[in-house]
Amino acid sequence: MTKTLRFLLGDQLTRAISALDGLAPGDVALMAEVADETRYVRHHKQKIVLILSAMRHFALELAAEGVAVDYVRLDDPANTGSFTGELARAVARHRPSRVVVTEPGEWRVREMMSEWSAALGVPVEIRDDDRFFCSRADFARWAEGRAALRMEFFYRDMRRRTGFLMRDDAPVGGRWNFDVENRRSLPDKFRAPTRRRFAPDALTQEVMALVETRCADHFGDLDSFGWPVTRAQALAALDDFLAKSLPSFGDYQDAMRTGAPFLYHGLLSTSLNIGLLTPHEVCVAAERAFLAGRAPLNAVEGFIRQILGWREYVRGVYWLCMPDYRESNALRAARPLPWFYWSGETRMNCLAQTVADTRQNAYAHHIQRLMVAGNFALLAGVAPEAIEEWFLIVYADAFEWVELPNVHGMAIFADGGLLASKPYAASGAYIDRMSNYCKSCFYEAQAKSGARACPFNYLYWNFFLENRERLAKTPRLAMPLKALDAMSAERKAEIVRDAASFLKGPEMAPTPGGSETEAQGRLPL
Ligand code: FAD
Ligand code: DLZ
Ligand code: SF4
Repeated sequence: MTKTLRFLLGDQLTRAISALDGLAPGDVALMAEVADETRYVRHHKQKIVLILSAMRHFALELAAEGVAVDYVRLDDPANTGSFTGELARAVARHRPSRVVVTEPGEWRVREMMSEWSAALGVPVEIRDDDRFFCSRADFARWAEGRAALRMEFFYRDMRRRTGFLMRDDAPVGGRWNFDVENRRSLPDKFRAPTRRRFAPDALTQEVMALVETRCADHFGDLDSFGWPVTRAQALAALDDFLAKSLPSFGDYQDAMRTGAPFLYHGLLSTSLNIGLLTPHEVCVAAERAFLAGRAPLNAVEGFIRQILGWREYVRGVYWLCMPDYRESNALRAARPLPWFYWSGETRMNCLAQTVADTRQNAYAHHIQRLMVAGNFALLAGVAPEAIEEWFLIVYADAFEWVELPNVHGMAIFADGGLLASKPYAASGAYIDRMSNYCKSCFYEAQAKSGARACPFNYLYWNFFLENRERLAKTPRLAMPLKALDAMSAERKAEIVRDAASFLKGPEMAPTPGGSETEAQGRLPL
């Protein structure tokens, strides 16, 4: 009789996953491709290929190591299409004395798991996911009794706890945060480093064919698929990043450039999120690059802050505040998602470029996500659930534990300031400074009103006008609110007029034909 059935999910692809701790002869590792997971939102095609291909590669690696793997393919005629159904079938096949799983990355799957033991009549042990620096319990302890949760203080604690970039009890370089040195715009003549991408092997190609058949109507291109699908590839991608991009990561972290979707970013989130790399090894490698003089402090601190700080912090907030977290809508945003988020057909060049990059790569870097796609949704008052679903669909690294706090809290301030101290609202001037998008835009970044004015400009002030009272107590907004109060009544009326006309106009049409009746955010190209 099999002793233990160990069920591994598609984002738990590491030999070090807690579900495999204590693996013994006779145990079976179960992995299942299930239709429910491919369609609980209509993921970008590259995301599905990434997960299924990485699952198949990992199953082969486990088997090569001598682990008994029971692998259920999506096209298996007996496949029930759900985690619960496949676990039930596997329990019937193997008759284990217990099932062991690692907690999942999404609340909805955690809810499923809590019913498995009773439903299947077998003990189910749900283990912590110890791939993170900070456990859920430690985060809850850190958060307890604090008037406000702030990433910066969490991050300092994490630096102290882990010792990254610390000398004795002080931060290396004398400061915790080199963010102000991470905002340079790119020189006009500049060539982005070529990045290590991975041509699909036969196994990945097989999955691509499956996805093209089964998910033909999902958003996104597949031709440009180049994500690491094995640990060896992920390590090669990490080495490539450390050598070619990390040194300039800090300087140009916030920059955007047409035709250069990756710039100096890590391209590591898919590998980190599905288990091909650990956050620990990535931070160690970055710190070593600094210590060896191969990368400057503003780059390495900025990079480590994203992983040791933001990544851990958003996960902590997610598990601390779910399931209520996603229900808040502090700014009462209710507009449908404009169709151009799918089609890219908008005269706003920054958004057209961001959607094009997203369609092609299932990737956009942080500033495109936050200050273009997120900022527009914030300023235009797009309903939280519509923009959240879009973010969960379109990025290959999107799992709810990391996507939801970034969108709901950081980008659209729907949590009213629980995660971030102020909304990341910005006018066209910011995008103009950080990118070359405005140079080829129909709209004029410097124009404040009229038909050619950049919509971000009047939407920015309209956002503060509409939310004046709701944001009155947000300390870091004192400057824009003061400027708003000093504005003449005529100027305010002009802003409201321009914004109303834009928000009712063709750019904001929620469907290709502009019809209000079709479901929003559920109609991928
Ligand atoms: P780099 O810029 O090289 O950063 C290095 C690493 O830091 C990333 O790989 C990632 O693991 C981590 N990181 C950086 N910023 C964050 C952050 N804010 N939260 C968590 N981790 C971070 N990241 C996801 O992994 N999945 C998502 O679904 C996701 N959705 C986002 C939605 C919005 C609105 C915003 C503003 C950010 C989102 N992020 C998400 C965070 C960040 O944009 C991506 O992690 C990053 O763009 C991934 O690319 P990279 O590996 O090149 O990152
Ligand atoms: C995202 C995804 C997809 C598309 N398909 C599968 C799958 O077929 N089997 C699987 O085990 N996992 C898949 N995943 C990842 C899960 O959605 C993910 O593990 C949960 O959302 C929990 O984070
Ligand atoms: Fe975007 Fe405005 Fe610049 Fe056009 S002018 S690219 S809409 S910021």
